[in-house]
Formats: sequence, C-alpha cells, structure tokens
Amino acid sequence: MTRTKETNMTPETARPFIDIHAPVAAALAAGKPVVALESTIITHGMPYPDNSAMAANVEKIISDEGAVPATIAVIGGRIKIGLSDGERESLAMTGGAMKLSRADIAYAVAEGRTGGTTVAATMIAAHLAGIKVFATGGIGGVHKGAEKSFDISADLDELARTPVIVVSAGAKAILDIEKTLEVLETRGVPVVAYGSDIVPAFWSRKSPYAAPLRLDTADKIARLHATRAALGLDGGLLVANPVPESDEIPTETMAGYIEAAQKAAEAQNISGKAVTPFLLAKILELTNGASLKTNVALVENNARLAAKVAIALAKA
Ligand code: PSU
Ligand code: MN
Repeated sequence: MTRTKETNMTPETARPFIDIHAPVAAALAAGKPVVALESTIITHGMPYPDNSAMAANVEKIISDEGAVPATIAVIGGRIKIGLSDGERESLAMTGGAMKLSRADIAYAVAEGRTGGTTVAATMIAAHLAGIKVFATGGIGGVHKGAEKSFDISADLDELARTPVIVVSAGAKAILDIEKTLEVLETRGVPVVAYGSDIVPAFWSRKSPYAAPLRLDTADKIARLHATRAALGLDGGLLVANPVPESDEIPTETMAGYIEAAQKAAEAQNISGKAVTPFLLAKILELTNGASLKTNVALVENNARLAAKVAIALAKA
C-alpha cells in the first residue's frame, strides 16, 4: 500500500468512494494533462444560472487548451472526479449542497450527502486521483479580524500538506492578505505571482504586497513543482495569477464595498463557514453584479494558465 505521506490518505482505501469520470480516467491512465476544478464556487460562490454557465465554460477553456477538465464534488456520498454535464448542471441548481472542506468531506461521504468542495477538499480529492494541477478563483485565507475570530481557512493548511499546484487570482480581497501571506510563508508554501512583482488581490491586479516569488511561464511553474518534489519538500504550490486588465476592478473601488460587506456580516453575526459565501453575495449586490463578472473572468483566466501548467508537467 502506498501511503502518501503528505495527506496520510491512501488512494487504495479511498478508491471505493471515488468515481472517476471516464474521460478523466482515460487521460490519467495515458499520462495526459488533467486540470481539477473546485465546486464550492458553484454551490456557494455564485448564483444560478451564472454558476452553471461559468462551470461549463471553464471546462471548455481547459479542453480547448488541450487538457482534460475534472470538476470535483461530492454527490450522494460519492467523491466525483469529473462530472457529466447533467451532474454539473444539477449541482449548480441544488439549494441544499454542503460546503465541504477537510473537516467535513468524510461526513458527506459517510452520510451520502451532496456538497461543493472547497480548495482544501478539492486538493485532497485531486491528489487521491493523481491530478497535480487545480484551477480556482481565490483561495480562502486569514479573515480580517482573525485575531478575535480565529477564522483562518483550512485551505492554507491544505496547501502546506498536499502536493497540488493551485492556480488562483490570489487571496480574496475580503481577507487579510498580509496575514494570509505570513501564514503561507510560515507553513512553507511557495507563493508565485505569475508575470508580476506584486501579489494580486482577486478582483484587482494589485494588492499592496510584493510577490514572495515570481515566474513568467507555465514551464517554469511546472519545473518548480517538480524540483520541490525531487527535494522531498511536501505540500502544494500557490500560483497567483492577476485578473486581466480589461476585467479588473481597482483596489480603491473594491475597498469601500468590502468594508460595507464586512460591517453587514458583523451586524448579522455571520460566522464560520457562512462568512465567505455571505461576503461574496453581499459584494455582488453592492457592485450591481460587476464583482461577479470579474470573478468569472478571473476563473477563466486561471483555467487557461492551469491547463498550460498541466501540459508542461505532462511533457516533463
Ligand atoms: N473563490 C470564489 N468563490 C468561492 C470560493 C473561492 O470566488 O466561493 C470558496 C473556495 O472554495 C474556497 C472557500 O476554498 O471559498 C474558502 O472558504 P473558507 O474561507 O470558509 O475556508
Ligand atoms: Mn473560515
């Protein structure tokens, strides 16, 4: 039995709980490039039908680039690596889906539940299936006021332990980006800004913070991942890919909306897993949908880069 030391999970014992969609299984068996996609962004991050259109479009972008998309979710207790169009559409329409991270993915499996997988849970499932690259919008991180709430996303710990490349647009600007970067550094996670000296801030191309590391090509990202593995360094790699200029909302414009959303969350005593979905929905409302348009654009942009990285890794 090969125990993957990064997660203490074994692909062998997990296999009975996992369904790998046929095109994904074929690609993995042939060593072809595969890109994992998360599904909390579908179940909790965007409203229907925008979530459904985004999910379908992102898969198409990955296919057009020459890689195979694998949207990951838990449906009726089954860990799905790749969804059929019908499964993806009904997940997008489900109202009662759970939000699944490391803490609750096994509960959903044991209880036969359905849920969207966060960055953390998607990394776990991708790794079990042998997928090395994963595209998302933004990772979870250290929330503003974490010194009181202790709200730090499990995504950060997962990045420290599970060897998957996560292509994101940085940490959402609703988070404390500076503290998020500090935790990632402490936990030994390389943060690579793609083609930039500055860490992006999700809806905006620039945060106030310098990029810890910078790389300008997909090949170099693939090489860094391979080098870390060769050196025996555990864990993932976070790529922060700035949203295209034509789609960005400047930091100054977002700041007011973020503050207002934060105040609303406090006033309504929103806590725990509900915080991120609440803030995203509130900001969508405050920006009259502009934040959603940017969110879709940056996920698509990340999918394109993730496909290039997966292709580079498959070549190596
Ligand atoms: N990015 C988005 N929308 C989302 C998320 C990211 O544009 O809904 C999700 C991701 O799944 C991420 C999760 O892993 O939010 C983080 O939630 P939390 O802060 O509760 O760990
Ligand atoms: Mn949290």
